[in-house]
Amino acid sequence: MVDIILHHYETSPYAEKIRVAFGIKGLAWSSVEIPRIMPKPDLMPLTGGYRKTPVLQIGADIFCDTQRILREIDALDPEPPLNPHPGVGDALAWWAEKAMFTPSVIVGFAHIADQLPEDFKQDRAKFSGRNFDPAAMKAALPYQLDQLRAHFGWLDRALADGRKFLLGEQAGTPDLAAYHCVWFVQRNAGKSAAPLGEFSRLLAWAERMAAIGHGRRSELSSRRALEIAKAATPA
Ligand SMILES: N[C@@H](CCC(=O)N[C@@H](CS)C(=O)NCC(=O)O)C(=O)O
Repeated sequence: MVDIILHHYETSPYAEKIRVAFGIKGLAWSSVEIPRIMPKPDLMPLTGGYRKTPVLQIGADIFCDTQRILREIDALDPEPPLNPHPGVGDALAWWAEKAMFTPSVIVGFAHIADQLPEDFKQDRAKFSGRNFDPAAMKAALPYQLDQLRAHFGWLDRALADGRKFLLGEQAGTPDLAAYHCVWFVQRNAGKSAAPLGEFSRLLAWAERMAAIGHGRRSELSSRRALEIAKAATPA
């Protein structure tokens, strides 16, 4: 098996999507902790300017965006497949992520906005092209909670027949896409924070997702990751 390196930081929900994918596969991987704001001097030479989190490195090959990263992980280690139901699995994952990511981030950040450092708020304002305004986030909370309530309700109903994961007995891409949103709300607002507390099946599913873990992780310096890339030949 090739050496798998993930450039990420702990609080990133998109990184959690990939960390749990490693858990599903039971993979060993090296973790490079990157800054959560710019500058990212040891990441830029690898990505050619892409700043988002996470980034996967296999030798001198760099994979940006979690959808691409998940495909690469499946290609490296096909069992169990992350997307055994192509089509419906892709559609479900796309919906979960697109419908729930923004409201989850606003609900999560609204709970911790007062503790976020100024440089982080400025970085995210520049990154998104919009003000990072804690007061506006808090004001938007009722509307965002209503959005999440509808989507979490659908997920909860999907689990009503007792299935362990969204498309059966094995967790896959739809679970990862939904879980990184739920994870962000839980991490910042609490395990049963509104509106999660209304959905017992979803909460039990989130516990099963958390229990999957992150595979076998070891730490690597960003300098060493650069050396590995320099010494390797792109595939
Ligand atoms: N479509 C991207 C989205 C990644 C993304 O937006 N990640 C957030 C962190 S969860 C980010 O890059 N934030 C800014 C940063 O880390 O510099 C993916 O699937 O990987």
